[in-house]
Amino acid sequence: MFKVLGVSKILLLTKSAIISLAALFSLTALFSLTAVAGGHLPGEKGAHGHSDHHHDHGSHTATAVAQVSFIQPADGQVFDSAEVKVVFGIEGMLVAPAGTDTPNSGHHHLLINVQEMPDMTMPLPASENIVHFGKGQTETTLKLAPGTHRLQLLMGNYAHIPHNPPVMSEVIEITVK
Ligand SMILES: [Cu+2]
Repeated sequence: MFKVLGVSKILLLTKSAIISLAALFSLTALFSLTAVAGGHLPGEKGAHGHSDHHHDHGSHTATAVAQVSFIQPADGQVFDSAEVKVVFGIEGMLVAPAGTDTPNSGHHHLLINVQEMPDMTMPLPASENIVHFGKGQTETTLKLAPGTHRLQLLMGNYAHIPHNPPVMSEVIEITVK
């Protein structure tokens, strides 16, 4: 009787052990499933977030690294008249008149048919090929001789010295008939 009881008690114990083991197992399975699902979903979200972050990072870079460009004319544009309106675009930097030491600012310089870049560590010279817009102008109208002309924008700081690294546009080529 005692023995039987003992056996049944052991059986009961074993049974409960199996049940708890099974419970533990399924719990573990549930956990790992949750972990997988949880890991997957935030992973997806994370990936999305990452791309967002990457996008943010990209725009941060765009704002951190200033970019100057021609709003007009377009590269390769052909003009019937000698007068060519040029509009300067700048992103990630403020346009300030020369002599105004505003952080992250500068003024435009238009390089016209410049073959050799000026010294980027010195104040830019002023010539008919290197035109300063020291009042903070963002456009000008050129009078150009017939032919092909190379234009490039280059920012200079309050002292007309290019930034480091220099903030300059692509070279564009326009033609006056
Ligand atoms: Cu200047």
